[in-house]
Amino acid sequence: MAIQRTFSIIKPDATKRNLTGAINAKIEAAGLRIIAQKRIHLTKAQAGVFYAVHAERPFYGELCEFMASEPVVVQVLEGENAIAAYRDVMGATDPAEAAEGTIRKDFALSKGENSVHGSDAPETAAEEIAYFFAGLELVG
Ligand code: RTP
Ligand code: MG
Repeated sequence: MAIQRTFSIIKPDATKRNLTGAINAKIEAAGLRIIAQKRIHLTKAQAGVFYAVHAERPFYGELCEFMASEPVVVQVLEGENAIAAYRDVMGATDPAEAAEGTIRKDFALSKGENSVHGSDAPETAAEEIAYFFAGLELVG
């Protein structure tokens, strides 16, 4: 498997509880390199564009409110098989179902407030990275 890039968000529930460093430690321990990172405060509209794929889901409004409630840290991660590797580190969407040692098992509060986002495919990773970062900000 080639070197890949994926897009990550450390979500409001985690930044609020000062968990950015603890989450980054798990990312780096898994062999993923943080090649871009910035702290931003999304508007509800920006969160809505990012999660547009979920627009018809019952939790969409709540999800957008949550994502705009506090600052987030957006990141680009690079490494071997990075998209799947990061989803392994994240754990299942619902922390009750997440494996031991994963970010969501250790830190997530609920299925909604689940501490991190990670891209699910190469196409979405490329789109998400381009939405948040200019090419010159990616320092691999
Ligand atoms: P993400 O996109 O954030 O990496 O998470 P995921 O792939 O594991 O989960 P996805 O199905 O794409 O859902 C996106 C985010 O929506 C919130 N959610 N809330 N209350 C609920 O039932 C519910 N289901 C999903 C979570 O914040 C989830 O990460
Ligand atoms: Mg998803």
